[in-house]
Amino acid sequence: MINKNRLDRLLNDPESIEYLPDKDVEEIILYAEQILKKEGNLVYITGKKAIFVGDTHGDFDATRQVLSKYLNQRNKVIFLGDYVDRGKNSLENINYLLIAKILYPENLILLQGNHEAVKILKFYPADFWDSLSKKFYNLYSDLLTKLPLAVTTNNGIIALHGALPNVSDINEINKIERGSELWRQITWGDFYDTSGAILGDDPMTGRPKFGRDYFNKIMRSLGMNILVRSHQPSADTKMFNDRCITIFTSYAYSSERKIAVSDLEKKAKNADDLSIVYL
Ligand SMILES: [Mn+2]
Repeated sequence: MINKNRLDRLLNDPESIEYLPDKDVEEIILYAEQILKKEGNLVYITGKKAIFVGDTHGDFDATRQVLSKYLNQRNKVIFLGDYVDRGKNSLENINYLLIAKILYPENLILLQGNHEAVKILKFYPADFWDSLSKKFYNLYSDLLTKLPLAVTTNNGIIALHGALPNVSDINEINKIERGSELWRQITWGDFYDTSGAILGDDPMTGRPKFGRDYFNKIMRSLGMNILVRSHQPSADTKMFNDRCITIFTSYAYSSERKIAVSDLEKKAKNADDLSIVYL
């Protein structure tokens, strides 16, 4: 039985996360797995306020700032994936997020990015994954493979890591299998501010590319107004008539860390209805 008082103390003392014994980390991973098993691919949220957080990539300080300011029983905090690799503090970052998830299972949603799915589709470099013992590689990869793929809100927002999946109905997202083409579109896809729909895989990176026509078509099928995503640091923050918002929340990539905040009690039609906040 996990000691939630102890986890609560850890949440309030982030410096101590670095010194967590292996047996405690194992217990946290296995407990978090039980919670994630209950979430489908698509998590539907309602409430007062939604806070979207882009790739943190080992930027533990960014995660700490967001959680200390926004994680409470009233808000929904949605992290868009890519918690590990690149930045200095991947291990602390993911362990801290898992502790927060156990304590606030309804208020914190951790989506899957491509860096969480190393077990499904390998990539290089993967410095966090390479640093792990075989035992912890398996524990973390089994857990993070189960993360949900997308969030929808009652005020017209869909949020996910990369690009929209090529579906004709929002309920199809719940049937997406890990490793399928639809899964790859969500976790690896990039958007380009150009006409055209499916633009093929990038010959250098292998990442699937999509244009404006694809964005408009899928958003119409989903019945959503705004996409909030991360994954692609080179993308403009606002694309496609300000309906596609790309945020990054890591100093591992950029000198700016952005989050997006939405008032869930107000209809969101485009980026003007969200606040972009800098950490
Ligand atoms: Mn990514």
